[in-house]
Amino acid sequence: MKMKILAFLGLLHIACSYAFPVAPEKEKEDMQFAQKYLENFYDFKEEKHSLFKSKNLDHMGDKIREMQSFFGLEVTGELNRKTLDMMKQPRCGIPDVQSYSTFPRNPRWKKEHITYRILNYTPDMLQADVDEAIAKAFDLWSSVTPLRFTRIYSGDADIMISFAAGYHGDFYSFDGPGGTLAHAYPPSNGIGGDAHFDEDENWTKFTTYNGYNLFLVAAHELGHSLGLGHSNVFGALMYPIYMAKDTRNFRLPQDDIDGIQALYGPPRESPAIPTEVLPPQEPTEMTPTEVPTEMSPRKEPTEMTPSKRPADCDPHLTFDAITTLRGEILFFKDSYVWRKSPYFSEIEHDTISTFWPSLAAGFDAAYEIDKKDRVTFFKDNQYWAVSGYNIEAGFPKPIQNLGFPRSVRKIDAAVHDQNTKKTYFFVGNKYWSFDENTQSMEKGYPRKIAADFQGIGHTVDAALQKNGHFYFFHGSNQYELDIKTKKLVRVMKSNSWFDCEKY
Ligand code: TQI
Ligand code: CA
Ligand code: ZN
Ligand code: ZN
Repeated sequence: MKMKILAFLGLLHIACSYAFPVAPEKEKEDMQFAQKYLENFYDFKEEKHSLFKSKNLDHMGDKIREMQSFFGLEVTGELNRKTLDMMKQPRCGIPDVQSYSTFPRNPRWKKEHITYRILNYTPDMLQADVDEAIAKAFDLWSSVTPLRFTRIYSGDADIMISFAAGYHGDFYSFDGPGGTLAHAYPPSNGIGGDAHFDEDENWTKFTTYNGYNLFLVAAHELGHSLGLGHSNVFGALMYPIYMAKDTRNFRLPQDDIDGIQALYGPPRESPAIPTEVLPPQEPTEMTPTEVPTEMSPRKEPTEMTPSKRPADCDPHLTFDAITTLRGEILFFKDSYVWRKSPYFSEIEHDTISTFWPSLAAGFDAAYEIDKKDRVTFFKDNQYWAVSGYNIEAGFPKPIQNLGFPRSVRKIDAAVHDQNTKKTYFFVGNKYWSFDENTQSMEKGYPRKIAADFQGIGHTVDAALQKNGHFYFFHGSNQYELDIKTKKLVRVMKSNSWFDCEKY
């Protein structure tokens, strides 16, 4: 059983190496670490009983070569520093395949009628909602293939679906909240096709900021269950980053259609019709009571027209600046503030002048240092420090006081890192690091944002730190990064904090 699982993740080249969080110090440990890594990701098998130890080393050298060539390292077959460093990188979210991919040797179901069984339920959701999320996820794939899925309630199904935390009987234990959300095995007998969901995650019917949408994750996992690997097409369901979407009118992206049809072909009813002109797929209505979201104009309000407050749930909503303030989150745009309090489920609407009548609207950036109960606002080349409603004496000050050169006229976004006590200021595609302890700009800056923050290859409208994550806002998208590793965890709509799917 172990061998099969290893073969499953084996050649795939995308996997989360969460299993090896500690960096071994000594050479022998490095060797063991590398061996373990190659076993997991490169189908390497140690020949334990080999009389020829050197044969094993040769084999390991081959695997190291394979790995080095994949990652574009110098191919030496030796376990050097660069190779080890690469092995220790968390690998989730590295898109390293051309558009969609299938597993090595293209495992696929050799029949069109496939059964599934839901073995248990998460307490996070109503059972009927779990059933529906799973059924809708299967519908996505059956609507573009000749595959038919039937649910059974006892005995062995091809695809066994279960929720479990931590160790759950296979080689891939779950890891508590965050990290790995779920996994699924490619088509094969036995455990093949099975999908496991980490019970330590908060599973949701709706797309919210505080959980993972079961339908979206199940749709991704079932892609694996049917034989798809990951895709490097941003926005594809099989792209290895969780992208929260409005699931009310979710459609399978074209890249995923191409991938699954490469394995199973198009639906039998319409064999001659190329995929591009397939009849429109049934939208997956997760909330049948909902009306479709209206199209809203994308254009920015000009300075001439005093703008109306945009609708909370406008999918194109963007922000000027975002900060925490005494446990709440404040979202700024023009003269408006949205307040998200942990105590009230409803979003509160205000204007900046309600809180700070003397401050001009249209902030560029804002950040909080909660230890000092201080929020700093930026507009053009000035900044103000406030404590609650009080504007501190001596403000505004010019941003050059913080150490910016004259060439910086304004900043795009600011965020404070509680752990390092550094504040990051974002200007164009670069960022600066301000040491709050010494009250000075750090040496070696500005640096490219993309060099240090995974996936942020563009300007930043607003930034927020909350619950161990950075949130970067760019247009109507929000990029969530782990605060320590600065790795991209998921992508959501900028207004995902407003729980729009619920209404
Ligand atoms: N789980 C990984 C995944 O399903 C498990 C995995 C790692 C894997 N490497 C693999 C599966 C290679 C097949 C092939 O991708 S996960 C996402 C997404 C995860 C991730 O918990 O990281 C989703 C589960 F796409 F959002 F990143 C579901 Cl949707
Ligand atoms: Ca987890
Ligand atoms: Zn499992
Ligand atoms: Zn995946």
